[in-house]
Amino acid sequence: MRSPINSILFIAAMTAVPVSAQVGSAVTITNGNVTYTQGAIATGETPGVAEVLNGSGGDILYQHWWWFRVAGDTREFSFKADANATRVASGSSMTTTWPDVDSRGVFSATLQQDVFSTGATSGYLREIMTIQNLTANPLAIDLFAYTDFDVAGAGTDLARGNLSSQGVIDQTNTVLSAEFFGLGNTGNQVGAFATVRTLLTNTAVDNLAGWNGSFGAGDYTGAMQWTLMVPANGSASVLDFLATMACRPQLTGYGAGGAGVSGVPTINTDGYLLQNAIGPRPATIGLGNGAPNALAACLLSLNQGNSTLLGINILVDLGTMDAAFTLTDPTGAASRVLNIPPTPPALCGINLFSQWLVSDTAAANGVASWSAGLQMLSGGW
Ligand SMILES: [Ca+2]
Ligand SMILES: [Ca+2]
Repeated sequence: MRSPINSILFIAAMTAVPVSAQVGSAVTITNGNVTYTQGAIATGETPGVAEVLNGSGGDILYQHWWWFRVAGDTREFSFKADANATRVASGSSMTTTWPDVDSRGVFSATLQQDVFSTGATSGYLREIMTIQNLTANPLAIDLFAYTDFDVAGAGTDLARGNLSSQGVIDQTNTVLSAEFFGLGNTGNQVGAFATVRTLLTNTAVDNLAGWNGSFGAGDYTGAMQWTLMVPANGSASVLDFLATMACRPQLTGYGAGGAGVSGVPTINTDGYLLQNAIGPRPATIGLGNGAPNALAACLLSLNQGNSTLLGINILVDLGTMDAAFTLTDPTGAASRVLNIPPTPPALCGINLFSQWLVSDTAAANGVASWSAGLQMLSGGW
């Protein structure tokens, strides 16, 4: 039997010293309210167990893992639990190392995973995957990170996003939301389970098709692809994030537009309005179906409105309105980019209301056409 002081020292030693963990069993890392569990690493191409990402509001993750393809390979391969792979975990951090991936003698790999709390119910997993070229020739390699978020269960996910961002909410759950965010990736794809994962586990070469816009309701899965040329005897790293958000974003159209020479102008965004802890990020409000080469105004306000000015139905509150002017291109499109500062959760739960007006003498009022309104409820992590 240990004395109390010895027990305390023993426990302190256990928590302070990194512990080598079997790649064949699950490992959990935590920071404050945020927990991430990476399951046993599979010995084959298909992950067989469930991962966990929980910011204290509930688990939003089903599976997450990495694949690669070296130039000349006839398929993608999983980073597997081969004989020399090791995993070391301590506190909020774990490191998985493959000294010789797939026993090719060509490259080693290190996956560094850390969790960070950003609030009482929010936080993120940051991943840095580093490839070390063990040869004297440049190494052409594609890396793939795959994520299956099940926000409040599978089958009712809604996703919005673009090349770097896959924001996921649930159709009915008003609390939980997630984001899969990549930096520097060259490809992406979103689809219903198991279409995206099958691209990585089948016996054919697949490059991700590219995705932006919306998905669902359905069983969201998504992936990102990085096409790399690793210098001879050099290394390259890629970076991604899996976040559980402090508040659930949403996009809602309202009101009706008024037609001009190109029909009724449309308003859209490149995903949810999101703020994150790692840096400023742009959010684009787009216009379509405007008059070509015409003056356009993107209105932005903290409140919804409904007033008439020169025969135009203004759908944002004039008292808190900000307007940015630009010219449409020859197709009648334009965009306004908002730069969202990296200070969560300040924008969490804030609504922004937006609308486009386009100078257009062909409109019924002889002055301008206008889009419907778009309500953007911001999320953040
Ligand atoms: Ca494939
Ligand atoms: Ca899913």
